[in-house]
Amino acid sequence: MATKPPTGDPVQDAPRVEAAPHAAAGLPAVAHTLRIAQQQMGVRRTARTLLKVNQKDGFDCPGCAWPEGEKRHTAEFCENGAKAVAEEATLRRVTPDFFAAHPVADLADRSGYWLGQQGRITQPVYLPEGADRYEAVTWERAFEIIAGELTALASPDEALFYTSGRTSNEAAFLLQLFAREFGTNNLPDCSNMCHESSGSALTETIGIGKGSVSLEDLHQADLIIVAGQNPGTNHPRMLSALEQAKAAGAKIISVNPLPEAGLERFKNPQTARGMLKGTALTDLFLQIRLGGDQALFRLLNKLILRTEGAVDTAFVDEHTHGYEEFTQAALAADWDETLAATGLDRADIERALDLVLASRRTIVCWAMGLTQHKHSVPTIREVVNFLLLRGNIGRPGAGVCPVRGHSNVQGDRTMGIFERPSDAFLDALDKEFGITSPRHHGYDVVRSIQALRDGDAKVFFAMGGNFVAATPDTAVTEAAMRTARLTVHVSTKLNRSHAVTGARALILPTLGRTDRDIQAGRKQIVTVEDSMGMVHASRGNLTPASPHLLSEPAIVARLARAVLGPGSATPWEEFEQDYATIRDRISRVVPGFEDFNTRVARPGGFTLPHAPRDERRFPTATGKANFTAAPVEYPHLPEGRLLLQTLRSHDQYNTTVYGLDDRYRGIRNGRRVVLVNPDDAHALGLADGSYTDIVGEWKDGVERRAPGFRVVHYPTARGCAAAYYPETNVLVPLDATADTSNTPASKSVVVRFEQPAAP
Ligand SMILES: Nc1nc2c(c(=O)[nH]1)N[C@H]1C(S)=C(S)[C@@H](COP(=O)(O)OP(=O)(O)OC[C@H]3O[C@@H](n4cnc5c(=O)[nH]c(N)nc54)[C@H](O)[C@@H]3O)O[C@H]1N2
Ligand SMILES: Nc1nc2c(c(=O)[nH]1)N[C@H]1C(S)=C(S)[C@@H](COP(=O)(O)OP(=O)(O)OC[C@H]3O[C@@H](n4cnc5c(=O)[nH]c(N)nc54)[C@H](O)[C@@H]3O)O[C@H]1N2
Ligand SMILES: [Mo]
Repeated sequence: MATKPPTGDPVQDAPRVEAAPHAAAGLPAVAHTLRIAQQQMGVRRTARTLLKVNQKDGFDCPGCAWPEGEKRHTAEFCENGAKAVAEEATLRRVTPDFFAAHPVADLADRSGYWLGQQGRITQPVYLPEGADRYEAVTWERAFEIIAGELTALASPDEALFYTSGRTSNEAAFLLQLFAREFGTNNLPDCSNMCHESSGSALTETIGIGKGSVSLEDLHQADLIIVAGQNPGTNHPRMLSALEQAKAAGAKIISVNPLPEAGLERFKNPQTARGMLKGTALTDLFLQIRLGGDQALFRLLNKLILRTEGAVDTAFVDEHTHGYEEFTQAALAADWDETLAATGLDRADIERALDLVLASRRTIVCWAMGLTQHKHSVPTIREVVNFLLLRGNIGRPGAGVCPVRGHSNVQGDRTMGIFERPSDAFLDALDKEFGITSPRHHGYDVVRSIQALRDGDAKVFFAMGGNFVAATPDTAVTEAAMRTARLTVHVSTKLNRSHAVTGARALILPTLGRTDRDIQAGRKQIVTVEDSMGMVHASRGNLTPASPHLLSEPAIVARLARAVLGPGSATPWEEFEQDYATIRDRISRVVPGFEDFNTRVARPGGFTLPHAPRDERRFPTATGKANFTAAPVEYPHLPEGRLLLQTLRSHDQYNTTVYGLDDRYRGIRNGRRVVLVNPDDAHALGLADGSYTDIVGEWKDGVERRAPGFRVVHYPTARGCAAAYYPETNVLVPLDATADTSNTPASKSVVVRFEQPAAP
């Protein structure tokens, strides 16, 4: 039977390497999609489900946060969106019998791939203190257990409420309300590991931590720079937007240590031409060294400043602050040293400059390649400097485009999932609900782990995600998690975090995006916000995996009632029964959501206001867009070491592994591979096909080792290596984080290679 999970584990990881394809999508993508979907869902459910993805009357794809265009194809899905849907809509089930057969110690020995392949969890389960396996528990008892532990804490700040970015606006709003009513701002979220650096840099420089472009802007741009992003795998629908921009005459510069197939050529499966020939996307490929982007943009800025008439002085005079200081820093940049940091030739920079100067409308898109370094915040500020110089913010076809990850990560933050909320947000919340929110800041992800480790946090509650696998320093993090009194996971599927528990643990199974959600006899919708600030409704249409599942809003509402009791004046029961009542409250607390229920009922939803984009108004401390003049930083490598980035393969969604292939990089049947430039490999004595341990080096002197990786000679930039996350999170030190944003520097790990010890 196709829908049966695999039996053997560890699943054989035996990587094979073939030539990389230099083009993304096309027929192989369609075939691969259907195969994976049918294995999980069977033929009928596959057809029924995939036709509803991202339609105006359908559900929001649980894959990435890329927006949907006005004109939607019947199949507005991409290969990886379809895999995300199949993963959730699978017919495989994890029942209480499964937990009876598999003690926690057994689950802890399994790969993440195996755990995920077991299917949807069907009932709440509980691991009592001292027990060796989870057992079925009623919802009432589960909430009693959590309430017991939470109310026994010495301070509400000993509790941690983590959110992964799939959570709907409604559930996120309730969760942060509950946490604040309970008394803590400990609301770490996946964003702390993701675009926090973008938020930090943008809030300071343009006054709002979100991107300033729409899809329409992309279509109108003259130049699009895609830096530190692999859209072919992680945002495949973005390739259609890039294709459309090119058709209208745009140029594209890709900045990446790796030649990513999706950026080379896109074979649009929705057009005949696309299937045959495809469109070459990249006009100029800048093969940058890891962490060299701040240097690159600094050099471009220096050259722009030196070019007669290149600066938009009218814009600079009227709308910006800090130009003089920035100009001095940029002109003083030492050419040779800054160029060396990029790993590029002068001719590369000059070619880029020609494209920059020829463009009247420029957009810079970026993702994790820019956000996960020690100096990510100054890097993104330098991108802003670059755009400000030529007036490229706040007019059509131009702007900043941080491309978000999880499908509602941006919305969760808008709803108040943030450990450092603004006073204005808390004031509005307090006024609406008659509560007194705590004003001192809470823990982000890294500080949450430190708090657990140091005994300062005792209850860990996760609204989705896979905390111990997604976070850095696996050994430290897992040990920290095991010190908790109680760990609770609201989840759809099994993962590593269910096997690394506190003294007691609960798994609370929930509805996913694709599932029908009926409360008090009425079908509910939820809402999400995409990467470009569009808010729209999502309606699941599938029969839930089991009658015992509760929705995320219902879980938070019942938890709040159990914990806060009759002392809470918040109408939790009403919220659970009718999500429109939650949206009414959101409309009174969160700016931009006025008349929420009416506007979200319109097909396609509505766009949130964005002052820099809409009116060239910059709500910063200076009231202007801020130029910043940070010194250029870049990673320094000791002799015989490489800089490792930890990234995604084509067959995974963060910690969820769909399969063992990375088709666009020519890797098959295995994930324990390390991509090394052939020249570096020769210098280090690493033969292609040989096996090596990767050993992390960090100032604390602790040995962090990831054993048994197959060396693949690959055309990455010199001095750089790449391997997949989450397997390599063992190598990322907990305190190796970005300045200001505290995001783990997971694209910047100094490593050496050691032959595996003899068995
Ligand atoms: N199918 C699928 N879709 C996803 C996800 C998934 O796992 N699978 N994850 C979602 C999430 S949460 C996120 S945040 C996004 C992630 O989307 P991406 O950011 O595209 O994900 P990564 O695989 O981390 O890729 C980082 C890219 O940046 C490049 N890079 C690394 N370091 C540098 C650098 O220093 N400079 C430059 N210029 N480039 C660099 C890498 O070579 C790679 O191309 O995707 C979202 N969408
Ligand atoms: N080394 C390294 N580490 C990284 C990164 C990196 O590039 N390198 N990237 C970082 C980034 S960008 C991110 S965003 C984080 C991701 O961190 P997380 O968001 O914590 O991780 P995911 O793997 O996306 O979480 C997957 C789990 O979410 C649950 N789930 C899925 N759908 C739903 C749902 O609808 N509701 C609920 N309640 N649960 C659901 C399932 O149980 C599934 O196992 O990882 C970060 N970690
Ligand atoms: Mo992310």
